[in-house]
Amino acid sequence: MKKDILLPDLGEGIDAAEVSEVLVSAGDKVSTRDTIIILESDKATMEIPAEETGTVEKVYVAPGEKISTGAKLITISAKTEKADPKKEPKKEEQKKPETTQTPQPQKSTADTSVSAGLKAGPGVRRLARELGINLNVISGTGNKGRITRDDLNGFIKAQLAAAAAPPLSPAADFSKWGEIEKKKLTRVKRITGARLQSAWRNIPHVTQFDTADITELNTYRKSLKKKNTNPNRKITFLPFLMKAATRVLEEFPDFNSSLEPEADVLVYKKYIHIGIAVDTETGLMVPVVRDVNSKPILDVCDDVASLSEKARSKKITPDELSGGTFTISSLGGIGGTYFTPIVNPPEVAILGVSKSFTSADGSLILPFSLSYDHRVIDGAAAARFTSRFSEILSDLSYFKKVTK
Ligand code: CAO
Repeated sequence: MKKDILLPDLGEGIDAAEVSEVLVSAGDKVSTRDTIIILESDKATMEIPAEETGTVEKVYVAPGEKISTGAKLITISAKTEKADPKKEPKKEEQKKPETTQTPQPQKSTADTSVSAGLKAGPGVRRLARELGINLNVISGTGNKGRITRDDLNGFIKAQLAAAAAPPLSPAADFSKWGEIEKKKLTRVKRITGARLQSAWRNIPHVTQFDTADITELNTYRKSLKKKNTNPNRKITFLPFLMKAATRVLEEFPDFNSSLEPEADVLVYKKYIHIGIAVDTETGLMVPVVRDVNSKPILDVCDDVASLSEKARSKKITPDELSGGTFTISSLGGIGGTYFTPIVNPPEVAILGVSKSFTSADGSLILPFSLSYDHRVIDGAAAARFTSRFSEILSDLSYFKKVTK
């Protein structure tokens, strides 16, 4: 039996709208709740359901056309078997088109509205809607970027895999092979471990390595140390590196941003608060030095000394551990050349500093690494960032200006 599907009354005083997308073509199998076309008016986006189960015979509308109530949309050759009245949606539900308000710029995390122009079949759209999946974040591999059922399934599988706990290795009885001792991880280590695990799993990390010639900077730092009369003040490299980083962050604000949970909006922070990784007896802590860009180096030295002391003596407050926009992890006082730090979410980049060494020509060279979230930062930008950081570290005039 053939059935013409007409545009129902759209309600809300809308009697005409533009076809933004036609989701079916002749030969497609549809069922009652499958969306066949999407309409857009200046008030809303509306999905028009098939109303019948069967095969599409003919489509009468095309994207861009303006159509009014009663317009013929498609002809369906309907299935002849008697419908089970329990399974059939109520008449009212069938007639009423599904209406979604035009997406607002501020999306909620459960926003499943799709952009005009997005291509996906009715079944895929329905499943995505039911599961609360935003199709805009899936890249389609079908014809002209159409999102196929496989694309959607692949996306769901990837999300499930990401959410699943990491596989645990079977508990081994190590005492079979010799004496052992068990120690519970400290609370700090457990919290840090979970955060690092999540960052490692969820952020596509890339690490860029570089060096800087800090010969002059070291001479200058030593001269400041010599002049220093405050016994509590430690003039180490870290405060200089923090100041240099703020200069680069001002020039490359992407590195001082955060990605919103939906991964489609970047939040730029107009302040620069630098987190510093501190090695404590109970584990790694990252206190935050506020407004490093507007502080003289000597004040930054005092902040680093007082915050790292507070972290080590367990006197640090939650507030002093939060709000960072960029982190520096310095192992330079200990040793090693290069390491790959893990980004500290919700930040998008972290600098890892290693121990300086003297090169063949007598220059003092600082090796450093920049790990970054590749969803936000491209490799070229990262290379520009590290080059600029290196350049600033060898520009003494900058440090002279920001010492006091
Ligand atoms: N190259 C050579 N020497 C360096 C250096 C570098 N890159 N960085 C620091 N030093 C020197 C310092 O200048 C200091 O020497 P002087 O007394 O002659 O000035 C000495 O090493 C010790 O410095 P420090 O470690 O006490 O001070 P800092 O400001 O460099 O660092 C802090 C402070 C808190 C970052 C550091 O003590 C610390 O805890 N580092 C470990 C961080 C960490 O664990 N990161 C790993 C995280 S990822 O798992």
